[in-house]
Amino acid sequence: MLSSCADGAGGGENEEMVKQVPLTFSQAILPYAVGALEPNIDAMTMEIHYGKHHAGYVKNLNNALAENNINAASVEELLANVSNLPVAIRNNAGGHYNHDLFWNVMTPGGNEVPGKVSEAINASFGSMDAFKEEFSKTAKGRFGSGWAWLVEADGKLMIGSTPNQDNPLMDVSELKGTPLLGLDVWEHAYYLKYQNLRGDYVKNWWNLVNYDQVAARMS
Ligand code: MN3
Repeated sequence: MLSSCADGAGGGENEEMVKQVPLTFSQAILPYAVGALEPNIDAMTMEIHYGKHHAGYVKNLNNALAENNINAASVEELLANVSNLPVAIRNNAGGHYNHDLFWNVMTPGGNEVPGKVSEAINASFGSMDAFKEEFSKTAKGRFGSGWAWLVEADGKLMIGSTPNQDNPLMDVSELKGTPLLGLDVWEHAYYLKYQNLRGDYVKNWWNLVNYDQVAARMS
């Protein structure tokens, strides 16, 4: 789940002290070993992606919050107000939220699609195959770096994409809604194994999708 806890902001009895403790974020432990998603995503990619890229977003987010003296209750609050915040917070709060979600919507070998999810997908896209086809097309078609998303908005499911580390919770995003599923299509997510073949990465990624997490994120 999202590690949007303010690690340094709880537990104190003195209110004044608590207010002075800056909001800091930390990386949740990966829910599986770095090699557990092989052969679909290789261990080296996971090690660098989780250990360097995601870790970097968390570090840079904490630095940017401290430098700008910004406090917020959660990462979601930052995302919802990102148009008023420095660009470093947009990029790194997005990077932290997106990767935290990404690790959790994957599981070794994937899992069965719960009835709640298949019913909603069938209602919105006609069939599971049609959903996967549209989502894959969106992921492959995202120019440059970014993410493909399945979101829930006003009780309906929608597919879309965002550039860079933007996401559908940001006030600046064209695509808006609750993220149910996200796919990282930055080259750092696949280039070691797949090089320029983003389509092969997207195709194999379906073997890893954790549909229980999709269900848990639905209203
Ligand atoms: Mn990434």
